[in-house]
Amino acid sequence: MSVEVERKFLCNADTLKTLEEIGAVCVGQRQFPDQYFDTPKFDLTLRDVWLRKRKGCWELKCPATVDGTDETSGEQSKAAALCTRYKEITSLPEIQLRVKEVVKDVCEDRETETSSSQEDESWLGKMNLVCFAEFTTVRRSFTLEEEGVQIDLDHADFDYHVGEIEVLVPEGGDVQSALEKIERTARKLGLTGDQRVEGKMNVYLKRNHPEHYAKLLSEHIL
Ligand code: V4E
Repeated sequence: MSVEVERKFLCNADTLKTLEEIGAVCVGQRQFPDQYFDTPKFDLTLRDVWLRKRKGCWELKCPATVDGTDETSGEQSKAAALCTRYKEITSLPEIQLRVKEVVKDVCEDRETETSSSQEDESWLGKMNLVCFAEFTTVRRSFTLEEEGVQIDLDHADFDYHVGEIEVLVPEGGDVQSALEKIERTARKLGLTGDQRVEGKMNVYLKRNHPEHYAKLLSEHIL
């Protein structure tokens, strides 16, 4: 299991040129469909747990516990506040275990036996999970080798563009160093602003599930 440390940013007409100027290397373009699942009452996302199927593979993102020693100065904590940190789980049995933990209170009488095949979706019904968001992203990826960061430029099919600078930290790895790499890269890209930039899901929910979006905002999950 690894922790994804990530800062989103708004792209503009100059972003590609700037990436080239700072020495970022394009490592490819791909397109992938995402389907996100939750209970009808949104029990997962209201706990900041995000279950998705991307190109046929299950993935779960849940908050990484923040180590209090991560940010030592005011500037560091400001930079850290612009980043998110999520554990990324890709093992299906582990995903099912985590999801079961959350939904067990809301589907007591249901049979929640799981399966380990990516294609067998019968566990979704047993855990009362339905698809609440579906969209496709075209992603261009770059690396900035001197910093060890990946930069993605995403275009979602509901016409939203967003960039992200990300570092994957292995379990128990140095999150502080990842935050510093992201901060240096953001400066090289000339990013200004001290507000978190909306991710694809924020914009999708705002448009398609405005009540749930408002609830997530009021619970400080988005
Ligand atoms: C963690 C999360 C969500 C799941 C989708 O995560 P995100 O990183 O936005 O998607 P994507 O496609 O870039 O995934 P990747 O390919 O990098 O794995 S949806 C909402 N959240 C929480 C969240 C948050 N609280 N704040 C921000 C700025 N983003 C996401």
